[in-house]
Amino acid sequence: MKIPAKLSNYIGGKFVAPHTKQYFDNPNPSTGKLLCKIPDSDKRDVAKAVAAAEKAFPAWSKLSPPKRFKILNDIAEGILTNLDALAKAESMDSGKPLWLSKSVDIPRAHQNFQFFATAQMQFSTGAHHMREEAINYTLRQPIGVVGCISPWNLPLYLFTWKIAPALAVGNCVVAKPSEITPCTAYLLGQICEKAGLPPGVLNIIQGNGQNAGQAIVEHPKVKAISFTGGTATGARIASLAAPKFKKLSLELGGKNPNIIFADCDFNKMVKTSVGSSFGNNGQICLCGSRIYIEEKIYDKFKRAFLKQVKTLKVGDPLNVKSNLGALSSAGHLEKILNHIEIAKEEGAKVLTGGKQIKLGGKFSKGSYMEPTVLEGLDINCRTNQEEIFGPVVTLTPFKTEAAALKMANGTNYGLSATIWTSDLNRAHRMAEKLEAGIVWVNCWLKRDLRTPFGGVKNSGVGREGGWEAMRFFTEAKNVCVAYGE
Ligand code: TXE
Repeated sequence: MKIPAKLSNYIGGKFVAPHTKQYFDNPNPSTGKLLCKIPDSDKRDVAKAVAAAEKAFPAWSKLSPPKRFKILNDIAEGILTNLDALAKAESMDSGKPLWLSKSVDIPRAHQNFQFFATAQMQFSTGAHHMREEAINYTLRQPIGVVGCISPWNLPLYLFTWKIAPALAVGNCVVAKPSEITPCTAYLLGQICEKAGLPPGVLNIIQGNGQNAGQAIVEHPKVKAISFTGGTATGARIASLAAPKFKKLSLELGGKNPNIIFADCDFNKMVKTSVGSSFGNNGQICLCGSRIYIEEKIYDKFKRAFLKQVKTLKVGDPLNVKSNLGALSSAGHLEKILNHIEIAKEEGAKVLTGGKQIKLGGKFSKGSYMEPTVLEGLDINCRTNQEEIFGPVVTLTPFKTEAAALKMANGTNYGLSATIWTSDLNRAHRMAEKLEAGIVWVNCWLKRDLRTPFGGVKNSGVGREGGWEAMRFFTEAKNVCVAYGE
């Protein structure tokens, strides 16, 4: 399994060129060199994909759960069989270390298919009995053709997180990966073909957001959209989908607080905080980019944290010794460096990092950056309010629990929050009051795929995961049968 020089779309079970016959470049961000060409698809390709999905829908939606399980589980197994090749493709495409693709991204893509293959065998609905009058029961029916649009930070991980539940409950899918990381989605098409997924059940369209992505959102036959990406793009998608009354699930950005109390398990907290700050180069919507530390341990934390951050090695993603690889694109590096300049203008003190890293040899055109820790900023400044989505965190002291809560809730985002404390009462009290869809206490990024996943405020609308995803991808119909008379 290899990345070809030119990727294709996967429509109706066939690997096909885009209607325009045009392609654009997909550079490897660790070297700046061309990795492959991406089809520049547009609404004509999307129309073909929707037609193929519509054709496949009657048979796929009626397939028995055990038969659907077999195919979806074979896709899961196919991902596992090709783990090494997929992990390498993911690292070359996104710049993330190979050890990370191998241990997190690709195993999770496998789990996504495995989880929803089995979940659809257990999915059930409710009944409401009106005593001596009638019985209501609820049908959960697949929607038809649905659209899944995913980002570049966790490419195959998030692509499959949407596709697997959509397929599991009987929909046919038109999906688009990010144009910045298109490779593993292309390879997934090959795995689906081998697993015997009927043609048209999953269609993968490559291309940019403006043409290919928007065409999926606007197509009248696509009845639901599941999107993960930036908040501005989410707003644009919502404005297009809402007047057409499409179902929408939006998982958007975050500016997550990491709240540290003096009574926490210090060593575990520091180690985890390095990961929650710089994991995947800070390019995870769940990273804790605002670190709030109880004043009495502020200096102790700063010393211990900086000591560990300074040991992080940034380099070739394929080298096992690299803790951090390249950023996802040259454009993203530029955006983050611009944020550093803004932070300095706002009065930030750079405790470590802040600069681009220029590696030599074949990596001289790669997009690398120092892990960056800032302090001394006002909580309302741009650096503490806007999602930077890179290896940049700010440190801010607090005196009381109430002050920490106010600062934590003081942004337009509300995806996740982390609390470090050994006071159980405080943990529960704060978890209840934090404006976030996900709260971690004394841990970070512990994920159980059955739990609801999503944000409040500008971090999104709706929830993914477990039954939530399966409910999103189905329509509920109540049937009321009177029998009283
Ligand atoms: O993502 P976009 P961008 C945040 C992060 C980042 C910022 C912008 O702060 O710096 O968003 O990233 C498709 N109709 N996150 O611009 O544009 C696009 O092709 C339909 C947080 O790279 O949101 C891609 O497949 N689709 C985040 C997907 O949307 C459109 C992860 C995401 O791209 C479209 C990524 C349109 N009009 C970035 N325009 C998270 N929540 O984890 C673009 N797309």
